[in-house]
Amino acid sequence: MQAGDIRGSKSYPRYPVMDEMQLRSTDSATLDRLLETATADFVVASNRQPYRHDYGADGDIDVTRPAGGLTAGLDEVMQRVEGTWIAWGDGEADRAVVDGEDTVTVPPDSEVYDLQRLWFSEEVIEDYYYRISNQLLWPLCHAALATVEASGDAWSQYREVNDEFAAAIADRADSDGIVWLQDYHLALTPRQVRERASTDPFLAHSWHIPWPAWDTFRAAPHRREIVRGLLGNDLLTFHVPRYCANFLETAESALDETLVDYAAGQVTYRDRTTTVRPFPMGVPADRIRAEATGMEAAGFREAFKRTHGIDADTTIAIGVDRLDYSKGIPERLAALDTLFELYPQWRGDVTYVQVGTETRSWIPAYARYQKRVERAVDDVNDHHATADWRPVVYTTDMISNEGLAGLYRAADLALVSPIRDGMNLVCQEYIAAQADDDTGVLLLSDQAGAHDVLGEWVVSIRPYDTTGFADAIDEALTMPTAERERRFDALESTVLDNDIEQWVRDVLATVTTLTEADEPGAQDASH
Ligand code: GDG
Repeated sequence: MQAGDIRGSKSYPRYPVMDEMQLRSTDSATLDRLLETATADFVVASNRQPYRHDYGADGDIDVTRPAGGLTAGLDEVMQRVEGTWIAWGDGEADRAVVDGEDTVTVPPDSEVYDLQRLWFSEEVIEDYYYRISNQLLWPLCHAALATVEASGDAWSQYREVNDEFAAAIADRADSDGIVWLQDYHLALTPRQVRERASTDPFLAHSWHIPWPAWDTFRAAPHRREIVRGLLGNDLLTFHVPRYCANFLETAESALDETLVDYAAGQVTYRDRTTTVRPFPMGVPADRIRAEATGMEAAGFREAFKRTHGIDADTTIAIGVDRLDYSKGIPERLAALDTLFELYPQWRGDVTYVQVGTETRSWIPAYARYQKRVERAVDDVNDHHATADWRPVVYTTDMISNEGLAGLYRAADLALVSPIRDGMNLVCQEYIAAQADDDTGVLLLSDQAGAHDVLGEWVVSIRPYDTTGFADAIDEALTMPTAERERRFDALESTVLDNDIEQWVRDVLATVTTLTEADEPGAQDASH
């Protein structure tokens, strides 16, 4: 298969902002300018909190930070602006450390900004988080309509929780304030903030999963309310232009009263214009590279190989995923099964390491999926394993960031084959973790947002084309060194230049442009 032969996604005649996405010029000075003016009225709102308090075995209170790059990136901004982060307090000791306003100052050692926690009962979380966010909006946006569960009366709790976020935001941000909302858990909050006449801050909202075509989204039971909710924002961001185009089409189709300017990427609904922009998210590349070259990574890597009987000269392929049905893991294992059948020369020489992190397991579709992955792992091993070689090593252990960086570095190829994925950070982490003379080859599904950015230099795969996928693995395994280097150099500079910090800067630079254009005397921002 020719890498890049399926990059049909680069031209969207009705939405010509790809060039803008590729021009990454926002510098620290621009960000500093914004942060200086933002001061205390800078608010982030997300379902997940950046710090969580729990009771340790000795009864003391421990603080943990989620591993994700997004929270780390936003945490850094918050530390600079000393603003407020509003999130669901899901830690068992969270209540024990807050003040009378449900707020704790974080980070724990330097106490720079406010983390305001919202409390929800188990019943509310069941409806808002599990039923609506994860069994309705997640599959819907991933175009997995057969997996969408009827929402019954859970919607009213989703609306309630979103309104609690809106109330907290309205309390914290006055009309000069800037609020940055995250993701699909808070689709109604922007409109609910507008409905509180007390304040009118600038609202930016980053949607981290795909936005599907209108023909798919119209299956949503509350489609008009969701779109109205999001059109309360001043700025709405997705990872890639395809999702922006889908959203504009959805806005036009769902609500009669919208005026959509495709060329400008703007929707006007009633008296507000929402600017819609693509910002492909990156990873903390410098941190990952430093971890990958550290002692802990090397120690973990060697111990992992020993424990799992992987010989020193074995070629390693890696996959790292939450065990989510969007990630295409059984399809990947089927392709490996086919590889060892069609290309028996790789038997004994190639081991595939699958790191699969348990997620949302109590949802039946996830529990079934996790069983399916286990069966697919067993199938490949039953078909091909020998006395001294196992083709697939599967672990569900949660691995430390350093350990993961060590595994990425040990791998000669990465197999990233989602059926649908908003962006995908794993493929970028893999590139960031290659150090010194490493030149890992990346196989990437054309269904991931990241493919729109990296597609030219990866070996492209289609997750359902089992034989084509197996051929692509063989192509990667036999790729001449010069070609590996050529592709890797391009992937490396793209991932390092477009890291998480750059993503934050780019979003905030657009916020600055839009707020400045809105100031009295400035030109109309909308054209
Ligand atoms: C959503 C969108 C979008 C996994 N296992 C371990 C571990 N992980 C980390 C990976 C990576 C993260 O989980 C997964 O990120 P992805 O981007 O692949 O996927 P989602 O979780 O579905 O994220 C996605 C993203 O939001 C951001 O907008 O890219 O499209 O679906 O960072 O490293 N980390 C560690 N140990 C593990 O065992 N340390």
